[in-house]
Amino acid sequence: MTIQTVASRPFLDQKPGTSGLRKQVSVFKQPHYLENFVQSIFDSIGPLSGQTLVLGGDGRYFNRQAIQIILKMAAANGVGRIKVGKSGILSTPAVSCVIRKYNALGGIVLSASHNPGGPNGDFGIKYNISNGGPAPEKITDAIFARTQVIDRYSILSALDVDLDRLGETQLGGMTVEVIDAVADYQALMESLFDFDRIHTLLASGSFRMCMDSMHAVTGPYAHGIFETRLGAGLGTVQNGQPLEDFGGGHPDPNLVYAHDLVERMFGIDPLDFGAASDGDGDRNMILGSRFFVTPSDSLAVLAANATLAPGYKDGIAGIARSMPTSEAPDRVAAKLGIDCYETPTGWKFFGNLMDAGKVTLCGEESFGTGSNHIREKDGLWAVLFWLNILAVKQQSVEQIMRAHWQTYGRNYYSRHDYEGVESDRANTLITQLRGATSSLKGKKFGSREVAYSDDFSYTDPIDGSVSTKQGVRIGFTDGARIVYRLSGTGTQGATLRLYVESYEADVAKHAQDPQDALGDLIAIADEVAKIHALTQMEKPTVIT
Ligand code: G16
Repeated sequence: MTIQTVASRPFLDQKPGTSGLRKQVSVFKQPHYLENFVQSIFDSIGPLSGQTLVLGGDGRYFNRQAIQIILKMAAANGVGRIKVGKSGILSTPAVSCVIRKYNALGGIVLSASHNPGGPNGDFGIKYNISNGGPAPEKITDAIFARTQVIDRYSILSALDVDLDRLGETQLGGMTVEVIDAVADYQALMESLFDFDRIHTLLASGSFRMCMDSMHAVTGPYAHGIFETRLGAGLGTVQNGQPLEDFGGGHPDPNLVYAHDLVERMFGIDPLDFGAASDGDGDRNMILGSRFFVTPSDSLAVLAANATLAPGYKDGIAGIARSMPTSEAPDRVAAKLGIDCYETPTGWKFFGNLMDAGKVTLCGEESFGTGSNHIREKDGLWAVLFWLNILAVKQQSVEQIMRAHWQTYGRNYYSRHDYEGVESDRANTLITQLRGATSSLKGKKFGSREVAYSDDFSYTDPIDGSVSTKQGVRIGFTDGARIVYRLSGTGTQGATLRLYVESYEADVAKHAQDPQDALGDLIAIADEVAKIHALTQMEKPTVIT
């Protein structure tokens, strides 16, 4: 086995987005494209000699080939050991768990998360640091800078490693350890939640649930945890086999893309509980019988009931949410007398707060919830947390949610996505909005008056780093908010996201359809940003 040094030239488009580098498969398959990025990671995080890394992906098309390349490059770059998931599979939360458990230097996650897969779909690569979380901007900036000047990479000439057999093999001077993808993660879940109580609920026969893994990475985890360990009947997990193209679906757990589940939960004879997760297993959607829980409300409920789960029995230190997430969790934090931090979109912004012990629970409107048990959002963790709460309270999802609103009031919330907008048009819209923010204060729209308007900027309270231009927000004197930002995870054109929120304290008004309750704000949002005129789209592609 010899180490080859291969001459290469920079690709100028390797800037990591909200969550790593995401591109179409055809882009990643260009000669040297993946290799350049991987070498740039290795050059930015060294020294690697004797270090342990973790490697795995969501099983999408190109996962196996990419893993073989990365293994050979890691061996050529002096890595001591790589723990790789069996068959190349590891969910994003499982990577985070394994990095932390074995004190690895970091890990490489291969996923484009909720984006479609297959030869015409997307692929992605992300580096996580030793705390198990996504690399902060300081590191992703360094990786990007390296991609701009790279002129060679190192790779071992060797046969492929057998990824389907557990155990250790040598690749040059590096040990490759193929690990059970589920075991470490499942052990962590058992340490946090009351598995006996959840088992009693699920095996009772009177409680019916469905977990939709959307033919993505959580299939093996969900079969093992819900069906085998927790006694839910066989068939509880649907779409449980990971497929390279996710069965042609869009593995994004929302009301539009998780339609199999939505039909079961809103049809005749709905189940008691339904949940779905995304491509790499870090997102979740929670449904009750004919009832949708918004991700923001889900975070608020978990925070309010945290002490019901053994792992959080002593209470939570604080909460963090991304700026566009509703303010429902803030109300819980206020009642508990703990801090609630508002960060830019992106899980990487929660890492410092968790490491410093400032927050225990974090969440985002984009169907992400998690805690300091790892440093990624965690789809199955959220499902287990809800099941733990249901098992203790012996109430339905809807009863729990309505009781919550009764105590805290309801934050009506919705996100409208305009996908595939021409980039120039999207940029014009945001630029014009930024220009408009300074003159909006005090302006009246119907009964609502603008209290503030800005482009959100965040100063990390731990390391002082500043992130600017994180989304235009308009806040009203009655607490309502409108937020606009461009997605940082798409690969074609631009996706405009519009987030609207209003607060309703009156219980008698808690049963409205959110689109009705938010109707005037949605109209104001269009009036201010001229969304329809500028995007030339009549309506959003996805409403959640
Ligand atoms: C990623 C990040 C999340 C973030 C989301 C937003 O999610 O990990 O923290 O909320 O992107 O995406 P966008 O910029 O498109 O609004 P994931 O699940 O794709 O890794």
